[in-house]
Amino acid sequence: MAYIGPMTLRPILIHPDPRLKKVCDPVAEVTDELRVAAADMLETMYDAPGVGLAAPQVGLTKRLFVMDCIKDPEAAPRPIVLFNPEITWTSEARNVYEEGCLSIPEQYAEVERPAEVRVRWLGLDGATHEEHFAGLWATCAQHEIDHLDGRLFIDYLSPLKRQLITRKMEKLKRDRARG
Ligand code: K1U
Ligand code: ZN
Repeated sequence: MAYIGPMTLRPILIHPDPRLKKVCDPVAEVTDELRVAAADMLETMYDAPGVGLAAPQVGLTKRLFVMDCIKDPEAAPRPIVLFNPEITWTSEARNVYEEGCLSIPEQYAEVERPAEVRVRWLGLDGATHEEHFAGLWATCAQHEIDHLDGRLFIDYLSPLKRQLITRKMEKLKRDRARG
């Protein structure tokens, strides 16, 4: 990735927040402002730490997410920046993964999704890319595209489980606000 200046950690919004429920707008052009946002999001994701981060989680209503599902700290990182991502194919086979979300800290639940997907997107260079993802990469890409459509992993759970988690997050936000 080209060097575009110092990166800044951006605060991650915590559920419930109306900005996490919005359908994000497509990116008309990959501008320098968006490249800076993407670099900040990668820095914020690695710092959290997490394997993905979507623009609405940092208050940007744009169709952009970043991911790097290499969890081994000894392995070379593989950061990917995706603008206007679209799922072009999903496998019949499904997979259950215990998902987490940086906007719903310390809460995990099993979610079933297609095991493999093909995703098309615009890269930092403005060119179209398309790739096949499996394993955590496939789960993460679907989780992040859900964020761009205002959907959270808890939306797949029963109303009771969702309400329990939402109440915990309301308390967490109250406690953080009190300091
Ligand atoms: O979108 C997000 O909130 C990020 C989220 C992505 C994700 C995780 C698991 C399944 C699907 C999508 C996270 O990164 S949660 C944190 C996490 O998974 C993790 C944290 C430390 C090391 C490795 C992974
Ligand atoms: Zn999330």
